[in-house]
Amino acid sequence: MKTLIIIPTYNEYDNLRPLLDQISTYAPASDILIVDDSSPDGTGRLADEISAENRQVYVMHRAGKLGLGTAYIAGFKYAVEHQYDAAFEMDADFSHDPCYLPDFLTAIESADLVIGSRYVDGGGTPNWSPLRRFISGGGNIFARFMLGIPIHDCTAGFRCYRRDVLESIDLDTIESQGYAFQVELAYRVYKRNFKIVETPIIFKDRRVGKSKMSRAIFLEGFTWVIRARFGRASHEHKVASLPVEHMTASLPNADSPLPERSEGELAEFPSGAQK
Ligand SMILES: Nc1nc2c(ncn2[C@@H]2O[C@H](COP(=O)(O)OP(=O)(O)OP(=O)(O)O)[C@@H](O)[C@H]2O)c(=O)[nH]1
Ligand SMILES: [Mg+2]
Repeated sequence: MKTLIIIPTYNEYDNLRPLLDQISTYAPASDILIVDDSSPDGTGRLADEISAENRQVYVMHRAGKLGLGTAYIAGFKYAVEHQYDAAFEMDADFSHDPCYLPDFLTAIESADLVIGSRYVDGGGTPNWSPLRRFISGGGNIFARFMLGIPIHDCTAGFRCYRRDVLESIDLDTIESQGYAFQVELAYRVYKRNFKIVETPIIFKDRRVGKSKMSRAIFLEGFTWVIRARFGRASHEHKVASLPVEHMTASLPNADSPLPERSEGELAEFPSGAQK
């Protein structure tokens, strides 16, 4: 399977080279696309240097900080144009440990979307404060029940999509950026009846560099869920009206399919889930 790992970067100079080294250990056959938004710290220049040394590394430069969501959309379009079978979303800061890449590569063989989940058996956020756990875990429970999607970690940003999933989503209609971007994509994939699998990951705090997440991005996530739930998220009316006949989301280690659901019905979740 021909795979592309998309890594958006903004000021990730110190992380980039060690990250790419580790990726080539765990997923040596995958190509890598770095989408850099003119990082002031020279990440883009470093990416060009690495790309000149390594034929599997490609770089897309954008004019300024245009946001995580549009960086991924640009990467997805690249993956579709270049006929990759599957494309990953992965952060540059080591929160998404490359050691999990083989699990994703195995799972995507029989799934349409694989999500690296903190909230299934074997996953977790061991370094987080209780407050941060509450916000992330609570946000996920909120999104899951408001939208009726049987995904335990719908804000997760470590994912692998098959190309036909990306082709079926009208990428130009996605406007959200941060957590909302991840929730919106998961929602659209689910609504289209694709098979979603969650694979456990231990999420670590970024190694070096600064977070780009803000209160505004958190609020965007919250308001997007409310708007989608009550039918005011621009594109979702059309999407939500597509038939949802059967969809199985399973944990690879538990092999426990979730029940079928109909529109508006909340699903039951496997007991192994952690909140
Ligand atoms: N190209 C691009 N990349 C971005 C942008 N904002 C963030 N990123 C990258 O997206 C990834 C996730 O951003 P982070 O700042 O780590 O956000 P986070 O993981 O929610 O926050 P922390 O938990 O504090 O690390 C990192 O690889 C960033 O460099 C952006 O506007 N453009
Ligand atoms: Mg991060």
